[in-house]
Amino acid sequence: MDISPLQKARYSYQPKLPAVLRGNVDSIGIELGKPTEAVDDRAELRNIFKLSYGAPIATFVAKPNRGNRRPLVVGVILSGGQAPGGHNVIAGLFDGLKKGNPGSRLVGFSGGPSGLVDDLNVEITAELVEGYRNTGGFDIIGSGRTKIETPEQFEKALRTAKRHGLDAVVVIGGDDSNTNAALLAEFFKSRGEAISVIGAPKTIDGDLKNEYIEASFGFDTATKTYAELVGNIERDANSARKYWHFVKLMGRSASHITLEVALQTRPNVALVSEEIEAKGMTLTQVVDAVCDPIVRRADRGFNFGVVLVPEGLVEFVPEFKTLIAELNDLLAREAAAYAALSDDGARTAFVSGRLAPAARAVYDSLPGDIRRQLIMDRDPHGNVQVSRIETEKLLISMVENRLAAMKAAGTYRGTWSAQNHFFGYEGRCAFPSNFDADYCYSLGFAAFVLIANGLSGYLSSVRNLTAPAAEWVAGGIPLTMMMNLEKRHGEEKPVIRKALVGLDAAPFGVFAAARDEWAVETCYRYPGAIQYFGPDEVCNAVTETLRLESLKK
Ligand code: FBP
Repeated sequence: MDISPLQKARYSYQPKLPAVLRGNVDSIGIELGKPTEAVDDRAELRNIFKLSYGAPIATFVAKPNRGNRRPLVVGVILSGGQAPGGHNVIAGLFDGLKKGNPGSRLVGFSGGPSGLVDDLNVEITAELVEGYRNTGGFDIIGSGRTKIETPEQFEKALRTAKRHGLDAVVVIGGDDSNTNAALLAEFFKSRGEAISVIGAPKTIDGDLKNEYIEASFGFDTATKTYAELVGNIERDANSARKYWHFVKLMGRSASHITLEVALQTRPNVALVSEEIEAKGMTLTQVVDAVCDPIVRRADRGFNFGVVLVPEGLVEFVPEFKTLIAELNDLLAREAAAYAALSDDGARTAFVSGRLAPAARAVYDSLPGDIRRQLIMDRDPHGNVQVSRIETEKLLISMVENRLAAMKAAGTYRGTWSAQNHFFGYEGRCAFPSNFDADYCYSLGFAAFVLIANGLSGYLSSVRNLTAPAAEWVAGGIPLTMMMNLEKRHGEEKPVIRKALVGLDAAPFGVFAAARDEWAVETCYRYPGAIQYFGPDEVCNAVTETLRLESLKK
């Protein structure tokens, strides 16, 4: 195969591990803390997870432990959207297993959780892993968004696990996939099967984090990739001086990606969905907030700028939030009748005719494309596919109308021309930064230790991430500890609570203190491309989000 020089060079990068995971596996011991509680809805969750609820936090410490030597057969799944570093979780898990016992085996299940259900497997060998070390993508075994949900799917997953003699299944996924991992762990326990289920915190969105999970992997690389692109656009805007660029950024519901990219690049406007919701801002008020700097910059002769838009924005604007909640219930309730409709016109009319008056008024006022995008299939976990809603184009057209009205009234004297962009897929499979390469390898290795010690229903965890890797703290966090109940497909379900942007947290505070200046001045910052080789401050810097969040500790 013809591989690029960078790919070749990255094969030989040796990811860094926390000190406790280096050296001999006989000296990696486990310390268990006190029983834990879920973040909310404790009684209900205790009832759903009768056998797994309340497990203690596990921390790895240096002490003798022969348990890491037993031969193991482990299955692994990549689940949900791609995130840079997934291959290194597999490499860390593989190397840990082989270090524990050369006879241990790793079986990959292809195409996500459905691979476990349908037993689509591939043996992960040393040769296979070699070709994927420190590279982006999930193509080693592929990924998918199937949710293991029905009793038949759980039974089939168990049959697959027993057919392969699995000691454990590792689920590399986000909040929804790890919720599924917790249910699978409980199911295996209820059958008296000693098959561990261990998760690894994956998602570029950065919303799978809490006191014990400081970051989800992939966020570092993806935000650095988007920051490079946004910085390049800012420089183009500042050179040509004729366009306002509206950039939608991935991140699903949470605005962590937008906020991190804003901290890195200092655009004129960065919308933060969580703030818009907290202030109860209507779409009209959001448009006002975007027009204000456009008008003020025009008065100073700057008819250009950059606006960052989080992809989940519409879910947070009150009138849209109500509309989406009604749409979700309606589409779940009337699924059969809706499925029988043959074209978009019939679907939008069907939906509009069944909404309550206020939601219908909002729905009917939207451009046809947006109306159609709002009723596209939910993903298997019940989420609206916000990446497919062209919010940046909706905003451009609303801003354009407002500026035209202001021009007619003599309150806007500038010239206006807009460009739209959506950055998402560009960042999900980039070569992992050194941080993500190290972090992911450590998460995979930690998953091995959790399995070797018979723990189940845990998320592999590596903490103290702003310190050098040697000082990272590794262990496992019980999945039930992160859960609460939320409405999905019209029903209350146990889910891992998403971490949205905290308006009282340091990253937002730093942004909020600086943004008025960024709005009217041209303060752009150009981060450039991710570097893999070179000085420490260029190659190993953590995200601003992680750095600022760590200051509170
Ligand atoms: P995960 O939560 O599975 O990690 O998804 C990340 C993500 O990239 C979101 O930011 C985005 O909304 C979604 O996946 C897009 O999904 P798809 O790949 O199915 O288009």
